[in-house]
Amino acid sequence: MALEQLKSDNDVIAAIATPPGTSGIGKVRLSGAEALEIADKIFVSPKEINLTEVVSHTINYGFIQNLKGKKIDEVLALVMRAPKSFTRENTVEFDCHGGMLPLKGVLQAALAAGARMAEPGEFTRRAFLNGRIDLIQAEGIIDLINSKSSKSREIALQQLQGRLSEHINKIRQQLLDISTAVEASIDFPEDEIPDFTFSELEHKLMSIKEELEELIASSKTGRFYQEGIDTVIVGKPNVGKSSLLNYFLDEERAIVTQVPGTTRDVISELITISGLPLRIIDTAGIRKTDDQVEKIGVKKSQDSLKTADLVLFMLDVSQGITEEDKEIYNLVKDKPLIILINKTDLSVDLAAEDIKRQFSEDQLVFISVKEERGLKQLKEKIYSLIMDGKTAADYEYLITRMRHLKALQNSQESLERAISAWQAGISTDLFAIDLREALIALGEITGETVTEDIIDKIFAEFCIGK
Ligand SMILES: Nc1nc2c(ncn2[C@@H]2O[C@H](COP(=O)(O)OP(=O)(O)OP(=O)(O)O)[C@@H](O)[C@H]2O)c(=O)[nH]1
Ligand SMILES: [Mg+2]
Repeated sequence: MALEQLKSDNDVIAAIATPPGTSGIGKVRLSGAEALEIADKIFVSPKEINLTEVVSHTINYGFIQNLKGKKIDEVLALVMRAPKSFTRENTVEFDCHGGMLPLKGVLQAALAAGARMAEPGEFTRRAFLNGRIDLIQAEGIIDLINSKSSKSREIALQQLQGRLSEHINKIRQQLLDISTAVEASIDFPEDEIPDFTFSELEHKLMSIKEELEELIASSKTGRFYQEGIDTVIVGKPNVGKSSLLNYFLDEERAIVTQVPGTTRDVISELITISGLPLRIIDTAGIRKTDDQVEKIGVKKSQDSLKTADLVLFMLDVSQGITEEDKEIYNLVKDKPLIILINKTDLSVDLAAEDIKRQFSEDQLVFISVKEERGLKQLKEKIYSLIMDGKTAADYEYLITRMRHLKALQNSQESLERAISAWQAGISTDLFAIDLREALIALGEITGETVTEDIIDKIFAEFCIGK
């Protein structure tokens, strides 16, 4: 669907843009063609300023009063006229006192004066529909707000600034040039495309395909930055799982005792390792038990393995490898796995030798949480396992979203079909169709070609007021 058909309505939308609770300042935002007129109905200033008359991008002191003339809050009104605002519409932002009552009062006054409640993400949706940002940038905004590490923030900010969009648009333009030439040539009697020789065109298509492949390859890393890596610590009771969680967090988050079966519930906390966001999940030690509560805990431990991106399987070196360890190993052996041999501060040389024989050495890390030994190596191992020997700096562009990945894969598949068709000398018409499909898939990423469904889904991720 063309973007023009999705243009927003003419309503003035309003919302509280700051989180619920108390704070120094809270914001109420209005956007739409008549935003200044509506704001004027509730804004009074000692100097009798009318917001419809002030210069754009000025801050104006005054009060909000409801339509009955009752004062609600003392505010600063920031006026931004179209098109120089986030939504490209006339916008007023009231800086209010940051309590729920003043904020709700101001919002209600705005609604009574003719605005309507904004839907989640509707300000950003308008920014998109009015051409200020594309879809990649809109998603960059959500990712920036939700970023889980400074590296994730950096990636989201680059996306918001349009770096990835530029790159995708460049690839799209190359494809468009070819597609246009091909379509123009369809009416030519001989099967030739005037702007390109056979090998030139093949070469260009190949190089576009390589660029798509590079983006697709970056997505494994990229998605980890955006979503975080679910890292589950498992092992039999008492091996030191909760101690490791506490070490990572640098606080006594989980209860640690010498009693096996201390942890009963799944505990999940976010940490970062060299900018990679990891959700560390401490679980109940897995063993056969008749204890009702512990049983549920063990079941939860097993469940959390299902969605794990990485498993840290922990053993206690002082006990060697027990039957329980072997059973747990069978549950985790096909997962991305690091085997942690803990408590190496205890004297245990024989057991260590046995363990080395049983497991592949590159999966093993010998540690002592108690004496903080081997933990730097553990972090390095986690990083290199997740990153597959690469770092974020190895990729010029990182694909962080599933939606982008799918569209890139679709585009690449169509392009591959186009290349084979070209090489096989199949009719230009069919070749042109594949090219067009590759183009449409690429256009979905930036929002050049999208359906209303996709747009609804993206903006539903936002909060109200953004
Ligand atoms: N000597 C030694 N003791 C450790 C080490 N790490 C943990 N411990 C001790 O081992 C005991 C169990 O530690 P936890 O962290 O509670 O073990 P857990 O695996 O979470 O146990 P459950 O929650 O029961 O499954 C505690 O007494 C810890 O102090 C270590 O590196 N060396
Ligand atoms: Mg525990």
